[in-house]
Amino acid sequence: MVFPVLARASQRPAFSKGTAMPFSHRIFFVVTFFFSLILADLTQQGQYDYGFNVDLRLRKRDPSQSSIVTGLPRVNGQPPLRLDIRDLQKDKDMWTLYILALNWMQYTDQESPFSWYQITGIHGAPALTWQGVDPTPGNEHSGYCTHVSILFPTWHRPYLALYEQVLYNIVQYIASLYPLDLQDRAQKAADSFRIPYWDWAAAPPDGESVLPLTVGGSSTLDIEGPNGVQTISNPLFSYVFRPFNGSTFPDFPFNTWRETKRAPRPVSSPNATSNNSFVAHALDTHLPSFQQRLYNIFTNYPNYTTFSNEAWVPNDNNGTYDSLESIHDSIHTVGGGVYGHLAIIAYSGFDPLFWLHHANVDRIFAMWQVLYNNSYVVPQTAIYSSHTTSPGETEDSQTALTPFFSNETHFWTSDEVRDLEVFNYTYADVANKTRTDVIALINSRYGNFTPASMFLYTDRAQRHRSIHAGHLNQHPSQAQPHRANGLSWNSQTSTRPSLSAVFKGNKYREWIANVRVSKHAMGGSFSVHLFLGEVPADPTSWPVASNLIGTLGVFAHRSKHRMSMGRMIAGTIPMTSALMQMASLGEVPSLHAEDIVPFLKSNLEFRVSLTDGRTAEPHDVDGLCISIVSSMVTAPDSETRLAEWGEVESHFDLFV
Ligand SMILES: *[C@@H]1O[C@H](CO)[C@@H](O)[C@H](O)[C@H]1NC(C)=O
Ligand SMILES: *[C@@H]1O[C@H](CO)[C@@H](O)[C@H](O)[C@H]1NC(C)=O
Ligand SMILES: *[C@@H]1O[C@H](CO)[C@@H](O)[C@H](O)[C@H]1NC(C)=O
Ligand SMILES: *[C@@H]1O[C@H](CO)[C@@H](O)[C@H](O)[C@H]1NC(C)=O
Ligand SMILES: *[C@@H]1O[C@H](CO)[C@@H](O)[C@H](O)[C@H]1NC(C)=O
Ligand SMILES: *[C@@H]1O[C@H](CO)[C@@H](O)[C@H](O)[C@H]1NC(C)=O
Ligand SMILES: *[C@@H]1O[C@H](CO)[C@@H](O)[C@H](O)[C@H]1NC(C)=O
Ligand SMILES: *[C@@H]1O[C@H](CO)[C@@H](O)[C@H](O)[C@H]1NC(C)=O
Ligand SMILES: *[C@@H]1O[C@H](CO)[C@@H](O)[C@H](O)[C@H]1NC(C)=O
Ligand SMILES: [Cu+2]
Repeated sequence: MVFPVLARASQRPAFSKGTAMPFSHRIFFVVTFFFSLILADLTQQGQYDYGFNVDLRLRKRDPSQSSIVTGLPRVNGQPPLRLDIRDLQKDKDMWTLYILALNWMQYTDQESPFSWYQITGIHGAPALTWQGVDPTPGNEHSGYCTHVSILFPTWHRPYLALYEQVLYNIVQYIASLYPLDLQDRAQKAADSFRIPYWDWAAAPPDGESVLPLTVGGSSTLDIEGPNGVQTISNPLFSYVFRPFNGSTFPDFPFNTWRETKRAPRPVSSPNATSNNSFVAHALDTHLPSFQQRLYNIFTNYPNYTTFSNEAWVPNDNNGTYDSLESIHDSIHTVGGGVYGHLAIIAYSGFDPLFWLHHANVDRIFAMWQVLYNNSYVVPQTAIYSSHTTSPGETEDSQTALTPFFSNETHFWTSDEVRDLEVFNYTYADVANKTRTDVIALINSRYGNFTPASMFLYTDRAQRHRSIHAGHLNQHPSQAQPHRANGLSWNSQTSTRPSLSAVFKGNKYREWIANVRVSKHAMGGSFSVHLFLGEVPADPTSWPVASNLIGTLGVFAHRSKHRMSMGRMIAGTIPMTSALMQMASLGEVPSLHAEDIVPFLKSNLEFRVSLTDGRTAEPHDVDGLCISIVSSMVTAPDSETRLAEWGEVESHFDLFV
């Protein structure tokens, strides 16, 4: 069981009354009394009921929202931190406000520009025009989001700031509803409130999945707000459309589902329910792949143009196939699963997980900026439409990031959002951090699956092994998370091959599958899965297969027509951790090219699957090309240095 805590969640709400008791000393019978009143109220089921007077008070003092993205006030002159969701959860006061504000926003009338529906709808479907920011001719059917674009990281920055601002204003209002004796405490938490992020590349705490239990564990939760403990719908589990308009999602089965779903089962049924256990299992399986990709782009992508987006540049270096956007795509496709909203560009914004995911993408962007702060947006040609961009237009650091107003007449630009502190938030991983600090953090948090850390953390690795062995004896069922899947090798927990099988001096070989393909080859999102050995027969099991090396998820729009070739995107599937595992099991003598190339030629397999569960013949996938490359990498000799990549050598093509 790879999502072990989930199993318990079905019997137990994610929030036990014993642990979520902020702001209140109410005794239990008072709570019961409030519960009986709630039943008589008109509040919709699942919505937190603030009591009888709140409607009146609300009419007088609606949370004051503005369509200008201002950023939020600092606290004691400092920008508050966006926290990892697992840390935010530990701050019960702030967590309560966060959950209540999400719940409020999701129940806000969809006609409001600040409702969940409209804010998250800015991204893609229903291609709404937000606050009068009209589409340019021909782009009426596109959302505002920018993909395969130099603006991918920068456009999402003010987008997150807008979302944060909307939630913050609701949080302020909710804090004001607490009884007087609790208001100071509530207000203090409210002032420092910032949205959390979800770190899908860090090893989760022992016994937990990469997918936090709070996100996927239960569709309802108990929360103690200003009007006592109530059971509400879990706003991180799904968004329920109120009302549902089938024409937002013209295609079956999306046009039958009133709420967002992840890995819905039974597949393609109006009655499908999310299988978050499956998503958790799939994310855990992909952890080595996500973490290696992140480590690689931090170490080997100093230029913003290649780092930022997944456009494939012909004749470019074979060492820069990956990008922040391409990694981000794979979290979308694995997190959404077959038929999940998250896996489709235009539908993804509605899933609450989108916001946790994108806050993490913004954090990674911020960390990268500390490492390579001399490189930024340079003029590039737009490849795809957005609501206000046509293909062929030039995008640069002055391009308006629509529809995010910076004042009544202007929009934010990439230049203006270069420093995230302009919105008065930050992340612990960058606040007051030098480049050296950030490098040390990357090595320790994202280096688990690279041989580079075999060099760095010898003592630490031994320590972890013995700790882990102790765990094995006590909780056999919880031994999995750090090992993620059958093929993953982890520098801190796995048996190691001999140094000479991996290193030549202080250099080792990093192995990568470069993939390029036409983004709209399949008329929707699709995934390229890479395996060692026999591929399981059932395609739905591929994302959790024990011999899966990794997946390149291509996150696309749904369309009836496959678009023409030529718009190529690129990404990578790192293979080093899987090959290290093979070497430690003695399946291959070493990581050196003379051993690995024949091993891969006889064992490497790949498959292509679509988000509707079907599979595709590789020859039907426009432009698909998978080539195997490697680079001799110099392992860092101290935690404060990054691995250094050498020339990238190409070995053979798995498919052209
Ligand atoms: C953000 O912080 C700056 C610097 O302290 C301040 O001038 C600005 O007013 C803050 N923004 C908001 C919306 O409070
Ligand atoms: C449903 O959405 C479509 C397209 O976005 C819109 O034209 C239509 O008016 C909506 N229907 C209702 C009942 O809101
Ligand atoms: C969905 O559930 C309803 C009610 O339980 C049932 O009548 C219907 O046959 C189900 N549909 C499918 C496609 O399973
Ligand atoms: C949901 O996913 C779990 C974990 O992979 C799996 O064991 C279970 O069979 C799935 N349930 C359904 C209904 O598919
Ligand atoms: C990149 O890889 C291809 C094989 O996929 C090879 O033909 C080409 O020469 C390589 N380019 C460089 C610059 O190494
Ligand atoms: C880059 O970092 C240096 C050193 O910290 C700093 O002086 C400089 O202002 C930064 N440049 C940008 C564009 O942030
Ligand atoms: C990054 O690459 C782009 C496109 O090749 C180039 O124009 C730009 O000068 C490079 N930036 C730096 C800092 O090298
Ligand atoms: C809006 O912002 C732009 C760009 O920063 C500035 O040039 C302009 O004067 C501002 N307009 C108003 C009304 O503040
Ligand atoms: C950054 O430094 C300032 C000034 O020393 C300090 O007040 C603040 O708490 C620091 N922020 C973080 C996140 O450490
Ligand atoms: Cu995204």
